[in-house]
Amino acid sequence: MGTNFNTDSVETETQKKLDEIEKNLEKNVTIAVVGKVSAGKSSLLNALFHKNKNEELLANVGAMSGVTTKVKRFKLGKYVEIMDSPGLGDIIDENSAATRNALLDIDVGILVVSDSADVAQKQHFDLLKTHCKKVFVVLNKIDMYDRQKSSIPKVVQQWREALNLSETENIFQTCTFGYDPDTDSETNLDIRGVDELRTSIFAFLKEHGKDLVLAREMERKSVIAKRIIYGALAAVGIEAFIPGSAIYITGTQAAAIMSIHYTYTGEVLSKKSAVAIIPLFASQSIGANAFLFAKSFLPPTGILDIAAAGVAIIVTLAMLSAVNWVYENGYNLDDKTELKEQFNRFKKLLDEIGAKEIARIIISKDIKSIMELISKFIK
Ligand SMILES: Nc1nc2c(ncn2[C@@H]2O[C@H](COP(=O)(O)OP(=O)(O)O)[C@@H](O)[C@H]2O)c(=O)[nH]1
Ligand SMILES: [Mg+2]
Repeated sequence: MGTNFNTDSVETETQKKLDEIEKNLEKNVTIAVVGKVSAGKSSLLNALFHKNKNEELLANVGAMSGVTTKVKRFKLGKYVEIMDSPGLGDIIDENSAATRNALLDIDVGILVVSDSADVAQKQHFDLLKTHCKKVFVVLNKIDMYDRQKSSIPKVVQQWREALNLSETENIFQTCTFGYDPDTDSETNLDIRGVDELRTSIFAFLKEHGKDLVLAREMERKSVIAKRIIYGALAAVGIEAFIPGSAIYITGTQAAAIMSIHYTYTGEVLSKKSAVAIIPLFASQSIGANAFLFAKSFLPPTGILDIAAAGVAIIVTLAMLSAVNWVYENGYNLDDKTELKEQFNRFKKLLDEIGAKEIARIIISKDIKSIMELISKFIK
């Protein structure tokens, strides 16, 4: 087993990774959407969360008690809270001093404006900046300028001045037409700029380890699972070449299992359970010791060439795809027969492609071909 593999160091490294994931999954995400009545706040929220007017709108997703007229508060899942109001001042006013502090530690503020610049919005913007970790400014209804596109830069510039934006502060331009529940059913959706806004919100939340919590409420589970697997494969692709890589790979696999479990169930899997799944995928019997698993497919020297790295990647992809498969098909991590069967099936397909080729795809960092590979196993 050499000096590169030692159960204690694997355990420490794995715990470190799992502690971090666990901490992130138990975080709350709060979003405050502020803007004049009819600026398009509700429409933007629905578009951001991929709800269309025929689905139950956010407004119906568990409105919280104590709600008064101006401020709408929604809770999505256990950890995401959204407030929608003409101004943050209303949110402050409507809450007792006791709840105010917690409420006003907001992650993401979104100021929604439309039409020509209005200096009255500056106070709302400033208050958002005081209470939110990050504020996004959105100029909605840009379709209003479709017949006169050249006026958009002027309108944007006027808003920049009205809000006194700095060089680094952006104005996102969106259209969310047709996302309002009152729109006629034959109206076509016209949606623009919302993906860019959503991507920027995720990028910001990722810095705080909160992106998965929001993604769970916002995106298709399989899309999130693919992203988790992408991250895990990229990590293994790097870790495989570090001498003694086994100590890192087990942690990466267990962390991805925790994240996938959270995506489908909304619950935080215990670190112990995440690690306990791993020995199931070993080809030979290794008992209940997850930490011997990496060793079972890594060369005894602990130093990997490209083919050995490919094997580590194959095992990781087959394992995580099997975990995704059980959730997609109504099973769970207790269904060991299904997990094992799917793992073997996926692994066989990957072995046919070949370890070197698989390693080459992952190490290339070419997002498109990596996603193509993952999409063979996840729809
Ligand atoms: N032209 C246009 N109208 C929009 C757009 N987004 C929303 N609307 C309309 O603007 C009105 C107000 O939208 P709503 O989302 O209820 O605004 P809120 O009061 O800020 O929540 C509704 O009639 C929407 O159909 C857009 O991008 N373009
Ligand atoms: Mg509204």
